[in-house]
Amino acid sequence: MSKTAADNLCERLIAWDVSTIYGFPGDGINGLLGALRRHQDELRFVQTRHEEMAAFMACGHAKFTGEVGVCMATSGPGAIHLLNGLYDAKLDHRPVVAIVGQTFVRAIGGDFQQEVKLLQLYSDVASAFCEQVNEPSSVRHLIDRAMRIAQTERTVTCVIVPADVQDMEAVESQPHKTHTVHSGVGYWPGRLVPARDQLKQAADILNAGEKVAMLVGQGALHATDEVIAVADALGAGVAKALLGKAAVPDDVPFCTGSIGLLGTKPSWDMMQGADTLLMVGSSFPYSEFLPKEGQVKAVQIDLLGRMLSIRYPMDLALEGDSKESLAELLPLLARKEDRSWQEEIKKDVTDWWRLMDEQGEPADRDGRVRPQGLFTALSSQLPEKAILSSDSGSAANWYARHIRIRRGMKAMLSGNLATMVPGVPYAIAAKFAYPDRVSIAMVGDGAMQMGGMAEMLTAAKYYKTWADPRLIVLVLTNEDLNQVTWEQRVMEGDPQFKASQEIPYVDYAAWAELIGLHGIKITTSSEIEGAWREALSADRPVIISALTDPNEPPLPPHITFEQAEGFAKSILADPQGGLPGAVEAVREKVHEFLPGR
Ligand SMILES: Cc1ncc(C[n+]2csc(CCOP(=O)(O)OP(=O)(O)O)c2C)c(N)n1
Ligand SMILES: [Mg+2]
Repeated sequence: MSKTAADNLCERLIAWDVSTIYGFPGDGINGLLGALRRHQDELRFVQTRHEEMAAFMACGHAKFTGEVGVCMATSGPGAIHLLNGLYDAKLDHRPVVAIVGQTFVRAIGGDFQQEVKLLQLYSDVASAFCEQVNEPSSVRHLIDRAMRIAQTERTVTCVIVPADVQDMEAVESQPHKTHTVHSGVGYWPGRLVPARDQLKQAADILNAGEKVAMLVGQGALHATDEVIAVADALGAGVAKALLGKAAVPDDVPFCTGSIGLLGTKPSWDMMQGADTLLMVGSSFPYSEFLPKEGQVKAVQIDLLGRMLSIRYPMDLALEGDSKESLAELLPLLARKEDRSWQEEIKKDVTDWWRLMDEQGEPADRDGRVRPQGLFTALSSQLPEKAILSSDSGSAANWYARHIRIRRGMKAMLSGNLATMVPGVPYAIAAKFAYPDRVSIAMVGDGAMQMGGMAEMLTAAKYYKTWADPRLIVLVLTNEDLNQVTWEQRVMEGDPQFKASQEIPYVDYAAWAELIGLHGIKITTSSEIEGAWREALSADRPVIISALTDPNEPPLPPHITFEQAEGFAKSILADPQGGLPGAVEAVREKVHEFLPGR
């Protein structure tokens, strides 16, 4: 058989150093799958349970490695299934290339089976680049452009390959004549640093401030040393947007931890009290957690010009890479003599961690485990270089507040899309990218039932190929879509609507055993420490199912008057449902914010 266009496509991906494609088969990509079989020694196909998971894994790969993630799906239904995972990548600015099938070119427009108008369907998620291969000679430049544009624009791109084109004879380059394209492989990102006089202006603003607050996001993940050095010079505190959790280790005494609804009180207090803001590599959207307009002089540094000055009207909003820009800014900063602002922040941080440790003490209520205890115990047992993935339920709160991240670790979730389900597929993608590191996902039972359970079959299928088989999934078995139940209580003043919120009980530990993995159940908090030890010494992936208390409020660090009022109303409207416990929990929560804590 002579080389096909699909072979050419695989070889082009290999030339771009792609090593793994996450996907699911279908006859719309049979030609591509044949070529992948022929190239399997250089390009690995990882079969997921669902195309959405393939897209989450490609996104997880991009988030953890910084490389392009690649996923593949068949025409019609397969391409439709990819979308949510692709939006996760697009909204969090991660490079992902989707390769999808389409019906035969000659059938397009014929209302053919599985014919979906993919160019239109993908026109938003892959707005940066979405093209169809209409003949073999365009494979080369369409793959080259998809790979390059995904990286330079930090986004999702898509190449649609009709099934008949996949099997056509490869045409690896176009003859030199009119209307031909001659592209090449490789991407060398530029060094983006603001001009010297702009950095000088930034330094003037920051040097004039007396109470400087920093906010860093995922754009600062590679700039840990520079962020710490700048904060030290400025006598500042550093808050972290969730995607930037690993940007600054939590043992840095002026790191106030996460910000926002899932954030900490020191972050909140710092933003309320600051007179100057330095925002680096973040587009954290909830402006109510930032200083009020006019309160601070503000400087922003971000690689993406389009993300500048949209959350706060910056006095200076500079395009630049965080690491390079902060390194050049540093010598222009005058070390603050007066350290009292930072000392105050450090004290708040110490107090906050004391409180978190108290709340993380093993405790039970009504025969269920307080969820914080699971996270505090995990935090103290985390092995070096662990890779963490959180899902978008209540787990994200405890992950944000109770896990002390250390240098060398990685930590991710779905930031801007905040979709349910990526916890498990991210954790699996982490194992393929770093097979010798421990990967841990923290997910809700709703997310587990929405796809996480099925996807553990992928872990079961592949774990023997990983150098270290340890992948641990912690399931918060609260039999509730708890995050939303609380949002309904606090924001709407509504009681729990059982019809929409209750989640059926499943024995996830038994499910693990059934599929050849290890399962551990936690029903009282005294089992927590031992459960983590057991999971961390297992010879295969583990599901820990913890029966957790749904009445533990994952509330924001400051409770506004309206929210407290809404909450009170919801309690009055819901005489049952374990709410006396909830009342007690909220009382505890309010207590956190009393002076003198
Ligand atoms: C795909 C998707 N559907 C719905 C939501 C809204 N949502 C956010 S968190 C949540 C509850 C998650 O429940 P579970 O996974 O059980 O976690 P819990 O909060 O109970 O710990 C829901 C429904 C979402 N973010 N994504
Ligand atoms: Mg739940």
